[in-house]
Amino acid sequence: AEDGYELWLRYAPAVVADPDSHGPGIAQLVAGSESPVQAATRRELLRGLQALSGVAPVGADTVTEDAALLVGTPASSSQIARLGLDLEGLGREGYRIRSAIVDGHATTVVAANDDIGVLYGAFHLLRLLQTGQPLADLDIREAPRLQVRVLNHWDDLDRYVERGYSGQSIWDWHRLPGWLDPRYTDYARANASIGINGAVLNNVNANADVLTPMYLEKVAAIAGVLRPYGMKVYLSARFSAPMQIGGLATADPVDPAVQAWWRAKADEIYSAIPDFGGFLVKANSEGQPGPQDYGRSHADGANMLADALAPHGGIVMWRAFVYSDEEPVDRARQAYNEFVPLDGRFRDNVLVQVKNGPIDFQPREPFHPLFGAMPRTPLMMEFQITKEYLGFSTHLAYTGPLYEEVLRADTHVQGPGSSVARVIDGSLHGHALTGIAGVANIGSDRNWSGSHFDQANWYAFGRLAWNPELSSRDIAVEWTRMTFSNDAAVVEPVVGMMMASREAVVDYTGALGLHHLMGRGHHYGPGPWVDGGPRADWTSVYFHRADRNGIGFDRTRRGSDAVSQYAAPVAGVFDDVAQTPEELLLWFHHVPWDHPMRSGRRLWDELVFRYDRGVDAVRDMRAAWSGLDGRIDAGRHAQVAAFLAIQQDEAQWWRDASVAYFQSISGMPLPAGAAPPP
Ligand code: GCW
Repeated sequence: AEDGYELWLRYAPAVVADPDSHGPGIAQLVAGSESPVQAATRRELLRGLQALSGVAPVGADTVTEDAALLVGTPASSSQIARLGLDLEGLGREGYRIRSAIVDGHATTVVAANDDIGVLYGAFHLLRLLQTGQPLADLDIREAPRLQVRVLNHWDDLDRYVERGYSGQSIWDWHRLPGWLDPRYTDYARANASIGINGAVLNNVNANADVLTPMYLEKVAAIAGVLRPYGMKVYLSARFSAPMQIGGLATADPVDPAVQAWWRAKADEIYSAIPDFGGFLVKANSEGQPGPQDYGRSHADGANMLADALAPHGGIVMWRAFVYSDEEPVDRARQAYNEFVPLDGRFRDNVLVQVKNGPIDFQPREPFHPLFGAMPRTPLMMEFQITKEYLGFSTHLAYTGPLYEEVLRADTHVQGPGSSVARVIDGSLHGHALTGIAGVANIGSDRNWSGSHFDQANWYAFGRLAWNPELSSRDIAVEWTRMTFSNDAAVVEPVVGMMMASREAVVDYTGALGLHHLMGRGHHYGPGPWVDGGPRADWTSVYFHRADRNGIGFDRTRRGSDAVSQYAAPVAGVFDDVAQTPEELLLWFHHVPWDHPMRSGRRLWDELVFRYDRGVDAVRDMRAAWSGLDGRIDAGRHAQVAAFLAIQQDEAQWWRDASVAYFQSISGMPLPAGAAPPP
C-alpha cells in the first residue's frame, strides 16, 4: 500500500505514458560500478528502470544494441570519451543527457566530468521517465547555480526536533554507529535526486556534545552512508564548546588557547571524516553564546572557526538571524545593523546565512534587506521547509511560491535585475562560494514529512537550490506527476490546489503584510492579542500596532525607518503608502481602518474579506481533493482529506478569532456579506 515512504521516487509503472508516443524504452544498461558513487548510480538506474518498465535492462560493459543507456565520465567509459561531448563549464556536479548513436546503436547518454554529475544526470533521466517525457532527441545540459545546497536539521541529540512536525529525528544516535538504518540511504537517495549535497545534522541551538569523540564516531558513520550520494555532513557548533567539552575557562575567539582548541577539534573531525563540510553557527541570538559575550564581533567569531577549518577545505555558515537582548526599536532592522558594518571582514571560507525575510519565516515577508547590502561577503539563503508558521505539517501549504517570490525579488542594488537569486548565486557581486540552506521538515514518520504534501516543499527547495530561476508551478507539476499520477485529471487539480495554498494561509492567518500574529510559544493557532511577557518583540501587538485609529507597523522614514535598509528605488516604493504593494502594506505602514484599497473597499473591510477568502480557498482545496477520490490510492487520499478537514476548521478558527480581536480594537462593523460564524 502507498504510505508515502518512497517520496517522489516511486517509479510506479502506471506513470509511464503511452509507450508508442514516447519512444523506445531502455533495453541495455551500460554503467560502471567501480566507485561507490558509480555503484549507487547503477543501483538506482536498475531499480528505477525495472520498476518503471517491469523488466530489468540487460547490463553490459559497452553499448552493443539499440535502446541502450550509457552513463559515465570520459574517464570511466571509452565510449563516452570517444563521443567527444563538450563537458566544459559543467564542473563536478553538472551533466549532459544526449540522444546519440554509439557504435551504430541508438543510445541515451548521461555524461559528466565526475561520477557525482553522472548520478545527478541519472536522476534527471529517471525524472523524465517518471513524468512520461519522450526519450528521443534529448540534448540537456545542466549544472547547479549554487554550490552549497544543504538541509539544516534542527534535531537535538535526544531526537527531539525543534519546530519539527514529523516524528522524531531520523538520526538514531543511540544505535549509531553500530546500526545504520536503511532510512539513511533512502534519505541520501531522495536528496541526491534533487541535487541536495549536504546536511547539517544537528540543531543550530546546538549541544556541544556532538563534537565529542563519542558522537563524532556516529557522525562519521552517517557521513559514510551519505558520501556515495554526493552529500557532505556538517555540524552546528556551539560557540562555547571549548568551555563545555574542552575544559577551558573562556570561548573568547582571540584567546590563543581557544583558537588552538578549535584547530585541534577540526583536525580530529577531519581525521574521521576527510570530506567534512564545516560548521553552521547560531551565535548571540536568542540566548546562544557567541563572540559578543567577549566584546568581539560576529566576524571575529566566524573567522576563528574558519581558520581552523581552512586547512581542510571546510566552510563556516554563520547565521545572521540575530537580535540583541535589548528591546529593539524595530527587530526587523537588527541583523542589518549588526552585519553590514562587517562587510568584507569575513574570511573567504565564510558564508553569512540570512533568512529570507527580516523577521522569521512568516507566511509572507519582504525579502531580507541584507540581500545586496553586503557586496564583499557571500550571503547564503536560509529558507524554512518545515512549516513553523504555516500550519505545521497538518495544513496544506506549498512553499514553492514563497521561495520563488523571494528569489525573484529585485534588490535593485546594481540597478534593475539585481534579484535575490543573483545575490546568492554570486553573479551580482562576483563570489565563488555560494549556497542555500533549507530547514528540514524530515522526521521519523513513515512519510518523512508528516504529511504527503509537505514532501513537495522538500522537493521544491532542492529543485530551486539547483536552479533558483525555476518556476514553482513547473516544480509542482513534476512533483505531482511523480508522487501521485501523470493523469491530467489528477495533475491539474492537484497543482491548482498547491499553487493556491500558500496564499490561502496568508489570507486566513493575516494578510496585507500583517505578521507574527500566532499563539505564543507553539506558533500554531491565532494569537493576535498576545501581549506582555519577557520581550515586546515576542508579542503580536508589537508587530500589528492596532489601535482605535488604525493598524500596521510604520517602518517608513517617519517611523522605524527600516525602509532605508533597502536600495533607494526599493526604499522609495516601500516608503510610499501609495506604491507599496498591498500584500506588504501593513508591514511598512500604519494606516487608518478606512484607508482606501485598490478593490474599492476600505482597509477594515478588505482585511475581513481576505480572512474569508482564505477560508473559502481551503474549502475549494477540499472540494478539489474529494473530486480525486478513486484516482489516488485510498490511504494517501484519506489522510490528505482528513488533514484538509482539520485545516478548514482551523482556518475558520484563525479567521473568527482574528476578526473578533481586531474588531474589538477597530470598533468597525463586519462588512455586509462577511461570512457568519460557523
Ligand atoms: O524561528 C525561530 C524559531 C526557533 C529557532 C529560531 C532560529 C532554532 O521559533 O525555534 O531556533 O527561529 O532560527 O534560530
